Amino acid sequence: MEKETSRLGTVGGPRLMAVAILAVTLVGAGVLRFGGLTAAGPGAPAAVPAVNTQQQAELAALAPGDRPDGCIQPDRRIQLYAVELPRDNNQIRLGYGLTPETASYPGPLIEMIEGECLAITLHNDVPAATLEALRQDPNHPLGVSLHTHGVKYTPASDGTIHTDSWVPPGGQRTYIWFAKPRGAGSQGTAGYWWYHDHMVGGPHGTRGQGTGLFGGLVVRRQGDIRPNRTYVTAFGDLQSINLKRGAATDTCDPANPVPGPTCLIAKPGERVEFLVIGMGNDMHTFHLHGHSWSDSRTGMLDGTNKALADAVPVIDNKALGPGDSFGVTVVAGDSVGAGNWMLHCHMQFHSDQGMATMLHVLQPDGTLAPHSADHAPAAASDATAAHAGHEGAHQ
Ligand SMILES: [Cu+2]
Repeated sequence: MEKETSRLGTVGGPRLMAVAILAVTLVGAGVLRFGGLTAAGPGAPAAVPAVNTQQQAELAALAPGDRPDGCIQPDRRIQLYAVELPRDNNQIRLGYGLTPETASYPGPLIEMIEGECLAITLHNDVPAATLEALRQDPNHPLGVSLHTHGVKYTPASDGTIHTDSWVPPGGQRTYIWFAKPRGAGSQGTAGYWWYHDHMVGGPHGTRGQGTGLFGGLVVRRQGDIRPNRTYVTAFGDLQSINLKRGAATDTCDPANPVPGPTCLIAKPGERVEFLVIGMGNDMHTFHLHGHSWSDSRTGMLDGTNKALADAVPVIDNKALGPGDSFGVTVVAGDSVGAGNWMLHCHMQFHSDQGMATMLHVLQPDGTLAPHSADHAPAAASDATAAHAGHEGAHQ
């Protein structure tokens, strides 16, 4: 791709680093984990993934100005595809995927460890006609991009029109993210972030986010205890959670639930991590029944430091504004076992109109505990969309 090639130059050979090709695996729906980390299992401290030398020569040749300070060369490379997905209530849906076939909304959860430098090559497989249908201004170029929060990147990886860091239909482009570690003069980048398009529809990518081009990014710190499960919950306009409302937010098969964006399940005792994202224009709150967490970076405080524990409040409801993101870790069914726990926005009119789903803490046989579905009015999804008069893409 011309756009890509133009950023490559001739630089000295890449320095030799430890060689280990990691198998990238999908765990659950849309969750990206890495062989070494997954194998470590829950409860084990996070470790820096081993170096993937694939295409290191090409990446090392990126102009120094295209990499943040401290990122000598990328430690790892992944591919990300932007594709069109089946419509939802006749609304256009786009998604990011590690492969075109696995694209989803939210997109794959991307995990990094502080100190890691990641190269992501974005492929724009969205048909030009679809991008044209979403375009708000006929003079705006057709393209998609990848913009992220929280980590370090240069203008070349900003994913905006004014930095010319976007991808036309059929093209590709490599973005470099650096999870700068905590150290002298730096607060680090560990946290719960999100990435999204900044191009579709107009210069702010409003319609890209609103049609599904968004996902979660977790930067862990060395020594962090890993969760057993991570769910991304993006609260958006039109009272949506992950662009769904009402019954559509919770599609678990009671006898054989499969975890995913619309089926939040856990076994009792598991550490369940939620990455909560505020999209669109409205304020929301993240509220979970029957569980609480520390209002700290991860939602968990381990150890017995009483002064620290007293300094951090324990909460079960947290405000979420546009662009905000945070992480919450809870122990599923702590002291209460299996059950069905509402997860909803506590702005009551949002909840009433379908901004509610459930965390299902499973029974020993892996099925859902019996419950009525009246937490999620079946008609809310269509009724809310119809009432709004147009598609959710206006976020
Ligand atoms: Cu709300």
